[in-house]
Amino acid sequence: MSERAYIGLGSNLAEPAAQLRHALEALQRLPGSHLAGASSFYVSDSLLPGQPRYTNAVAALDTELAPLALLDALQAIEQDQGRERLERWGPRTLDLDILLFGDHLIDVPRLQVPHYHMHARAFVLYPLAELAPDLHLPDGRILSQLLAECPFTGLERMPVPSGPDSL
Ligand code: ROI
Repeated sequence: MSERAYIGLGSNLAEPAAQLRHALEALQRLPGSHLAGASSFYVSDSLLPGQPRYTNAVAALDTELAPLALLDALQAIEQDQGRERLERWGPRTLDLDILLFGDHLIDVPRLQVPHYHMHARAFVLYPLAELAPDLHLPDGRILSQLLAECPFTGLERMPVPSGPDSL
């Protein structure tokens, strides 16, 4: 059975927007999966001081993969794009997070879904709302309510890419 997963993308090294575009291409190639949509790109300051600014986006992926198989596939894409896990919250070429996986509530050591920090992060909620404005989270929270409590302040929405290379 196919499930709709939402994936958070983030990068703050080595041409972040290009990293996100490459990652979206890699998501398009995942087995048993269909990239159903991608949000605009948003730029914002790092939540931790002293790091370059991040570019973030959210993708909608319909997938036959099981959650941990999807996590393995996302980590392989991160590795392909040169991510080194030097420090836990350090700068990174690419971060791919499973935000939501259908209506599943998942809490195992490798994976927590809904993603722990998504409820209060503007750089997750606003791109997610582009794809699914009426979304209800499996823990009962409503996206529009979370947005109302999470100011857009500090987010910069990048112009939508157009032309033959865009999705
Ligand atoms: N800050 C922003 N703006 N975007 C991120 O993706 C992001 N990721 C992180 C920390 C360092 C918490 N800050 C971030 O891991």
